[in-house]
Amino acid sequence: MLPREFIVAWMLVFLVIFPNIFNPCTCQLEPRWAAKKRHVMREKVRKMFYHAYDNYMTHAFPHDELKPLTKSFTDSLSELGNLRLEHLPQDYNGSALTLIESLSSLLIMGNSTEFERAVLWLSQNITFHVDARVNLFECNIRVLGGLVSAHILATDSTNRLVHGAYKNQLLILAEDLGKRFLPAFNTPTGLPYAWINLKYGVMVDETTETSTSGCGSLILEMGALSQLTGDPTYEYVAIRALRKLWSMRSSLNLLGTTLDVVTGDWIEYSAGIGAGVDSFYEYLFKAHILFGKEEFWRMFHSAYLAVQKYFRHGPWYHEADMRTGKATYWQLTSLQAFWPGLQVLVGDIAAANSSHREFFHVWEKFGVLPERYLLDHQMLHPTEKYYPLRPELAESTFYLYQATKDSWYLKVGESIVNSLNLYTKVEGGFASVRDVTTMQLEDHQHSFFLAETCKYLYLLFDDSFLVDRNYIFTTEGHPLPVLRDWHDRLPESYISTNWSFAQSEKQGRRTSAMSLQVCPANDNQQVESACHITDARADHRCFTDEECGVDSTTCRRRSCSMAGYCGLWLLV
Ligand code: DMJ
Repeated sequence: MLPREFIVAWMLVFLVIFPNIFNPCTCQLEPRWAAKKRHVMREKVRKMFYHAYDNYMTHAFPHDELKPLTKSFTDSLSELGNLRLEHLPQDYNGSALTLIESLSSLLIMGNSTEFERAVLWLSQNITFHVDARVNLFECNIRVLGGLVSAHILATDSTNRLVHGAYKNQLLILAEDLGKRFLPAFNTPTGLPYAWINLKYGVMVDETTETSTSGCGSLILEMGALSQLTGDPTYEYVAIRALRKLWSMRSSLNLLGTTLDVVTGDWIEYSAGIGAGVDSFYEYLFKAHILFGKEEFWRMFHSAYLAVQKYFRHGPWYHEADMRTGKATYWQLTSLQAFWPGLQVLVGDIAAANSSHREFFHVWEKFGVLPERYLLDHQMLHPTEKYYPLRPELAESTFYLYQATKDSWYLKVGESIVNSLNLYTKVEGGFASVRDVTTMQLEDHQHSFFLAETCKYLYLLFDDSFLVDRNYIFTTEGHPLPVLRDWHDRLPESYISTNWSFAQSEKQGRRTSAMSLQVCPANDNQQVESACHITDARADHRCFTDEECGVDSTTCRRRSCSMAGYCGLWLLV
């Protein structure tokens, strides 16, 4: 006979190894697996971020970006698409771009000490009074967005920073930069030049060609700057450009990809949801969330319907001519992978899920996502076989997991993390992939790897930073809070006592939205939101629309699904 103590001890060991052995409900297995997986993966992502960050700080700071293969640097803020490098002064040391881009990620990962150290360094050392020709769009989303977001985080009392030393220096820097942007908007159309010299304004003979996203993706950062400084100019010029751009849409509500800022004529009539246009759609919707203007929602709604009608082919999105709606290029581009994330915010989860699966399928096929894949020929674009550590697939995976809590997305995230470590990690950081067929590397670690790729992967596995907070992320992954003060006026439809449920709306057929049980808003009344109204029941179950509230993130009224859950259902 075995001693009783031995049997008990053995049983305990057995129970530790197989904790669910006596649990008949398999549904209990998933959350435990998921919780453990999330913890392990979160630590893996944290390691990745610091491998990238520490190498940047050692080999490149205060220059803009790290060259991980040669352990050197590049002043890429002025190199982004810039062929006129002769305008860079000899003594230019960069603008610490990667440090600026890392600020919110540091805080999200809980490193307030390093965040504070970085904030103070930037406060004392950065100047934008340099003879450097920069891309307005890139400088806006990376530098202005990074500074504005970091200023908000630095002054947020919940972040436990030593506030004494911080005297709004990042906001002062941001305002200085915003002022340097203004000459770009001085055109007959109000559409901004794509390039601006930070010291001298628009250069003589500057190109008048720009992109749709270059004109239409400024409102979040410039609007936030206006709200923080009280100077409406930044918001005004960004909205004026957006309105002008929107007025140039075709009768099909489609826009092209490139245009002339002086004549207001389109140059490239073909467009899709990828390069040159992507963040235009994103900013229409996010501007509506952030500033509460119905105008943004109306533009977005028409634009979104046009995209679904003319670009969508099953789970894929091709490009089309804005004048005719006829398909032009059948290609998947890496940048398009942000679209499912945007669709989650809209509430179009089923469509988001199916596109996301296709993007992930391509990721798995190549190991990473190639820049351009020709759908009609089922082959890679001959010259765009690269993967520059882009975040879009991770971003959409994060949003889909937030919305569904389906652990499949955790597995997708794990696969992305494993590929990044396997193919792109080198001793000196993370390197872009030059050719996905050979996995040959390129000597560049883009700042968005720290601002977005690592951030979204981290948030996928640990979203504790977002608890009781209501943020939207800019296109560069910088969080901005949805604040009541920033809404000019709550649209009347958001005031619950004004709700009248029109018959037509009640009779509407529910389409394309969530086939899943999705409850993005939580019950916590502390959520800082300009529009949040909780559902009547804590479990989000409902019999009628009247029992549903207003979503804290999107500010859209939720309605009761046929399955009896409050959600962001689309009615047609
Ligand atoms: C980022 O700089 C932004 O997300 C931008 O909108 C386009 N994509 C790059 C990273 O891929």
